[in-house]
Amino acid sequence: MTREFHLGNRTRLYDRLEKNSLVVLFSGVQKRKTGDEYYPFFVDRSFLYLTGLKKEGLVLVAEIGDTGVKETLYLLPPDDHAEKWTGARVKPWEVDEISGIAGSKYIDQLETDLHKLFLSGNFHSVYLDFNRLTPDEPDSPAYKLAKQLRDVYPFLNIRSATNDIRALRTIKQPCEIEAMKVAEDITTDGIVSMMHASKPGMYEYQYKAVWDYALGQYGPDGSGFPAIVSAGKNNFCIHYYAYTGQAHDGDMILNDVGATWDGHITDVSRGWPCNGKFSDKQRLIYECVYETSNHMFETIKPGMLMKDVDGNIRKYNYERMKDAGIVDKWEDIGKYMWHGGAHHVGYDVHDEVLTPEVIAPGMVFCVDIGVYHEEWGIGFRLEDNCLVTEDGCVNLSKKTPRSIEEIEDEMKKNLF
Ligand SMILES: [Mn+2]
Repeated sequence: MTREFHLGNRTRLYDRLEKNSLVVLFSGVQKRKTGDEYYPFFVDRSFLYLTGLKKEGLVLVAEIGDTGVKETLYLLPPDDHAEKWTGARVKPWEVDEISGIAGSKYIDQLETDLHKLFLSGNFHSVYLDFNRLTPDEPDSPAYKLAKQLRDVYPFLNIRSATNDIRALRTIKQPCEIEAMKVAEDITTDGIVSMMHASKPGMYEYQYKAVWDYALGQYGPDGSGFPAIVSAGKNNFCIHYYAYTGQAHDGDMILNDVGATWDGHITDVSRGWPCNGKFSDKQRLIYECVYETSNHMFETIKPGMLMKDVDGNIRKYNYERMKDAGIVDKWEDIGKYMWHGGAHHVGYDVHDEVLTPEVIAPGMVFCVDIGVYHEEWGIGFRLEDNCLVTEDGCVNLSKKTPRSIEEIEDEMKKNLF
């Protein structure tokens, strides 16, 4: 993403917030895995959206005054020894080049500077990004600062910028769509590679290795989230990450995967028979799901309610499955459809958006139809990425083989 993209995102954020207030945002800190080993650092996604900076320990302070905004980015100071071990730290000139933030200082000045700003009398509120998922999560830097504000500067209002940031992230800009299209092409290659390699006897970890190898040819980013690849009965675990099972002749392969490009994630699911030929029962269910998906892409448009995406998927797929003789009562559909299927994608795979009531142009969300028929041993989902346009929608992942014919034709190019 460009400097102008990050600058624009911050300008639009500041425009939404009250004058005479401060904004303090954190890139995050590295988390310990075990012993002296740490998880690879993963920057806060909203911080990345607003600045483009990916390193840990960075803090953005914005002073929103009556007439303008002054921004300062606080950086870790140069440290020859530390940088020999863990790589180069962000340089002041990079801050301007990547994010468009003109001012930078070293982090050891942050506490003194914040103290002065808090006591200056120029600001009545401090905006922070509160994005805790569960109440028992350890305090992130934003929560620690909020506690300090309550204790030491009780005259300042603590405000949340979270929903304002989410509102911006809800509508994707053209450059974001372009990045997602690149990620979709990579995802297609990864899934098609698995289709080509597929054969009875193959282990789930071997499918995953094919996926990882394909993505690895495009760059170091790989999967946007842990790949779900399963076979046969393991398809009845929705979030399955063991990769230990084996595909037996007649089994379906389920995968729920997505590459990432320039910070943007895709989320695509395809199901196929490991032997390359749909059985009659697999075909029967697949046609229902496929027709439901096509129906959704024909009907989603601005003005439609977001909740109706899930609702319509369920209703339409029920009708198809009823016509096919798979289910006969509406009350029974829950036996086969275990989850909803419309979540936004973007900087996060379940994107941190201000979940909209009404669908609008620029939104990108998954249309995910999963059917799990335990009696028949058939479970899979068909998940695509839907970009809402001015008068309808487009399927960003339609290049990944979707119909029975496309999948069987692709699998005839089998490598074995
Ligand atoms: Mn998915």
